[in-house]
Amino acid sequence: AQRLALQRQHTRVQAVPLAAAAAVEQQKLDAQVCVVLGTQWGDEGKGKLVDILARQYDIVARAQGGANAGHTIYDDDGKKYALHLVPSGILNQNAMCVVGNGVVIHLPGLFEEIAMLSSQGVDIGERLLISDRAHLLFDLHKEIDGLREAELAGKQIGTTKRGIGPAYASKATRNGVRVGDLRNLDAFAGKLRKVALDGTKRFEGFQYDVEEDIKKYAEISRRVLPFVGDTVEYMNEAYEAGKRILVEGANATMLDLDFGTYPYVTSSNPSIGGVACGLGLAPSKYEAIIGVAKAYTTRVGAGPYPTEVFDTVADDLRRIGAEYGTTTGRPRRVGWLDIPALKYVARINGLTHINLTKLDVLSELESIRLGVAYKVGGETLRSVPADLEVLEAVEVQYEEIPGWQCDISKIRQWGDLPPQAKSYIARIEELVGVKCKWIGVGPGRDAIVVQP
Ligand code: 2SA
Ligand code: GDP
Ligand code: MG
Repeated sequence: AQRLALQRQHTRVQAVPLAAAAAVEQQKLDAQVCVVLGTQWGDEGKGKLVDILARQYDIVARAQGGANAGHTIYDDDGKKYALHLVPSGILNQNAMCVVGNGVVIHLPGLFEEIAMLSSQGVDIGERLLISDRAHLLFDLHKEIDGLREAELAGKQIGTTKRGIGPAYASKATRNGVRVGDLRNLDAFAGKLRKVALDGTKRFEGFQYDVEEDIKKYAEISRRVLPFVGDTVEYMNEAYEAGKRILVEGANATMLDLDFGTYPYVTSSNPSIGGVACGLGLAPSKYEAIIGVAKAYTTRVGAGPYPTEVFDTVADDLRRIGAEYGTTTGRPRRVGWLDIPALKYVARINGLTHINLTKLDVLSELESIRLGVAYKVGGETLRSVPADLEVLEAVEVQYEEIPGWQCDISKIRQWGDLPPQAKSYIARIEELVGVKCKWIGVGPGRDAIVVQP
């Protein structure tokens, strides 16, 4: 209660003197609540935008997913941080970080991440609040994730093996264990034994020492409970008190359990609905919904990918864009920007702006391909089909846009972007119907251009 009282006293964000302050200032958003979402298959650069915008917000919250997410950010000195469960607002010493009820939490992993941040000089202090309604993800869920993938021999989803699907399955089966259950360790032990029994009954070769984990969680509970509270009340009271709230999406809409390329998806809703369900802050309060889209696309894991490229262009994009998983180190599949998918995602989420990222990665190309329509049997599809066989069979219609073939990574002003780059952006805006307000031209905090 004392910690919650302290958190409530938490004051408004102060201006932080930073090298990139001028660039950040230019991006001032009026929205009291701003949501940042992935629009493709993840790794669009959400973490970087959240880190930049966090300076203007009092609270940065995660609403769904778990440690499958990997958000890479660089501070002003170019120091790299890889975040998984801790919201990307943590580098802003004034931001309160909230892990909402929709997130599945592996507590040992969370403490490892906190220790890693601390070794890098980032002190969490009292800036973390975890929902008591959030579900716990145990080692047993990771074990089951691996066993399920093994069973799918040849048809694996290509999960991050972080236990995400099994943890959400426990939640939906209604035998999940929640963070708040750690307040009563006897009841907690009974619940965990029940979940473990499910694993034993269902999977041959299931290896999990439940009694050992119960012992471990007695210690973990002491460490975590000071950070646990009612985040629904906290978020809504903060909103009513005029605090500014930034929501950090994890994963992306094309990996959404409902709207993605099912079953090659993650097990949460990374689209806008997941924010409402995962935080308990009503949709009528979301004033800005920013979709982060790479200027091309990438995908980790299996599943249909209409604009995928395989030749030397793919190798170049992967190398220049450093396209390897933040969590698993897996090489990412790469492809051209997919307009039908982006349009579908813009509609589902009601995007108010786009942050087009990694435009610099395309700088060497003589010409850039833009996937503008899906065709099947000569007919143009009106949207992204639900049927994976159809999606796999689509013929993508491309437009060729001339490249700029010069280094844009040092550009900070819209007016300095080469005309070809502006034409590429304008064509995307025209096709999707959403303004690309921010353009990423490098991984650094200051490497961002604002379109007036
Ligand atoms: P899961 O583990 O059950 O969520 O996997 C299901 C699918 O969702 C994809 N997925 C991701 N795709 C891209 N990036 C993710 N995060 C990490 C990163 C990934 C990494 O930031 O780089 O390090 O490999 C992420 N998380 C889940 C996954 O590939 C499956 O297709
Ligand atoms: P997230 O999961 O959406 O937060 O994205 P990741 O952090 O997994 O992957 C995005 C990667 O691209 C990170 O390594 C970022 O540092 C990097 N990045 C972000 N924006 C840009 C950009 O505009 N240009 C370049 N070259 N890299 C960027
Ligand atoms: Mg990522």
